[in-house]
Amino acid sequence: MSDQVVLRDLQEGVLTLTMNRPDKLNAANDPLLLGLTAALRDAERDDAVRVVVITGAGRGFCAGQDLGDVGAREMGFAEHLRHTYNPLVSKMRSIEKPVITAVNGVAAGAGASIALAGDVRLFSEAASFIEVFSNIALVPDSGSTWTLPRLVGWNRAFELMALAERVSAEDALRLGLCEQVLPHDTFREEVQAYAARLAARPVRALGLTKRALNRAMTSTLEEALEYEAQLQQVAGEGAEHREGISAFLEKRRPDFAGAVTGEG
Ligand code: LHQ
Repeated sequence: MSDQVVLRDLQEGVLTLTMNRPDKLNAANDPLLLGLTAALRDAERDDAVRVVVITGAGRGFCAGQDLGDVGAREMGFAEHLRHTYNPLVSKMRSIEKPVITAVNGVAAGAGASIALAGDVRLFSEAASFIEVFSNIALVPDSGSTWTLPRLVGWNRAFELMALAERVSAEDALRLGLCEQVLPHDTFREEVQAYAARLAARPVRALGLTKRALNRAMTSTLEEALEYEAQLQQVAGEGAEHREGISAFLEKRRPDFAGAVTGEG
């Protein structure tokens, strides 16, 4: 396999980014984190990329920070997070294209935070999720304190963080940590098929939807209503909307990808 720590593969408008340190369950070092963020920045500017999938090579998704690397670091913890994990998680949430986290195996610590930061979280039957930070007496980071209580409530989040118990894929689905659990043997194919379905959707409108949801997480209803109105103006003037209306009236399937390519 390649010695690159982040593999990039573009098929059918779906860019798959694979964290590639399988011997360490894709524990994250700086090149992996900076490489993922750089790939997302490139994807943001590339019209050929309609959907991004983040997954892991081998039997793990991501085991969080590479603990072998910690002692060698010159930066303090806060500076390190600001330099690596925080820009990655921010970019996953702010990039105006759907991001799928395809959790093929264990997601632990900051790896669990990265899993949760996806817009759609697809778990394999072999996946598991651990808020492992307290095992090494650290605070959950990379967004877990923001995402997890919003998904499972404050108290359940605290319990998962305090006890660091491994959550199976089945329990993750029950708790709302993922949208689907897929068979392990055909996981990559099923993720690609799901992503291709999303890629056929009007991804500019979905990008604006992300923008609206992000803003609404911290706004009042009145503010959300006004922001929806502003974004609807933008979407309503777009080629995707024109294509959606034409397709409806002509009783055919919309070609949203073609609508964007043909935009003047
Ligand atoms: C690893 C790791 C790992 C290195 C497995 N590092 N090698 C941010 C900024 C700054 C500082 C600190 O932290 C953070 C945020 C964080 O992410 S803190 C949390 C860091 N992560 C962890 O504490 C997880 C540590 N790993 C584990 O608890 C287990 O490995 C899990 C539960 C993830 C998986 O268990 P198993 O399936 O039983 O696999 P394993 O333990 O046998 O691991 C396989 C190999 O991967 C093994 O190497 P070896 O050479 O013995 O085969 C592990 O040493 C290596 N590995 N995680 N984070």
